[in-house]
Amino acid sequence: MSRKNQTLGEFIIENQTSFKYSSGELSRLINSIRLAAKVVNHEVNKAGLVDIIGAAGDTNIQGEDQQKLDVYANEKFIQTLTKRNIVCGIASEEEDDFISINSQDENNQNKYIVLIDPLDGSSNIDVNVSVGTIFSVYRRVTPVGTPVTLADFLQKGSQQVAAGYVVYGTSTMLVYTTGDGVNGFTLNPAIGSFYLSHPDMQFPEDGNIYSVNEGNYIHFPQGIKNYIKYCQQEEEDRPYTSRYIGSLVSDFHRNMIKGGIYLYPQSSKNPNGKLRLLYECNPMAFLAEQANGKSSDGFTRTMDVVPTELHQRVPFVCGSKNMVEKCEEFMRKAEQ
Ligand code: AHM
Ligand code: MG
Repeated sequence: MSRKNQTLGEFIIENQTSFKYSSGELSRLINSIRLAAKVVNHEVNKAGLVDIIGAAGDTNIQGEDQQKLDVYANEKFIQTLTKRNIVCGIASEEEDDFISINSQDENNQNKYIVLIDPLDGSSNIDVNVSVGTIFSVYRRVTPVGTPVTLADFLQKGSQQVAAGYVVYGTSTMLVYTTGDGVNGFTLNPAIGSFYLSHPDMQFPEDGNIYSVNEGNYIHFPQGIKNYIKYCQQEEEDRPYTSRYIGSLVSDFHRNMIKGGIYLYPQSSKNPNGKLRLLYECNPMAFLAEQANGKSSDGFTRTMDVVPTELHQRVPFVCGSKNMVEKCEEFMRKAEQ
């Protein structure tokens, strides 16, 4: 039976029992993210009206200060997850340190922590290009009822319980996994509900799109340079098409649907690349693997990297399985 047209709320309830440690807690968490995403979406959609209603730093008609959207998104997600008493800790790309929730309250029996990039690609907002939110969920490793510690956040990506993103694009979508495939939901703005529009999303095994900021080409390692030349060679199925939005969520979303590879390699300027392991790479890697894709730093599986700090950066190669494997082959060869 087609599950299309099911609302996200219905889908969450129906699938609650299939979660590994089902107690309704994870369902409530996804529900909160859904709610915060709708609020942020409303604000993102107004961004083009900035000349009329005021830019960040101005005061709006109600006398409230206008905020930058990434600050606003950060506050909304943290507020929603904190006020509803759903998680025991949050780490955000926008915050220096992690936040411990109700750490003094022994009754806080919540076992999940969330890591979030509230508004990824925010430099695209001023020019009306898609941005996104990325989230990642783990079970805490320290005892329930005690304050969370850094150890709860520095877990390998393979320990993720759920991950997903919201893309604020031509339509707004929420795409997530709880380790049982990837499903995408599109917001009907007239009704304010997300509907299952993309059940069981899968990366095609091969693709013909490569997404990389080629402006950094001369700074890339030799293996990546060689792979980019391979993408551009005239062969039966090549040259590939180059598509780079500069919004990880949007580039990933397109590649998952059409087949492609996203690269943010290390460079002589940024020896560990630019993207953050915990807020960007791990959640995308979990989604990719759940959708039959692949993700690594060129050598090591992204989700096997042992994190050592909250805002750690890693090189990132992610997308259709055969394309990522080809790129890894070029990396290995260049090392020899
Ligand atoms: P941000 O978290 O500061 O928004 O940076 C992350 C973004 C990704 O969405 C995007 O893929 C990448 O940075 C683009 O970087 P660049 O402009 O160097 O190509
Ligand atoms: Mg980001």
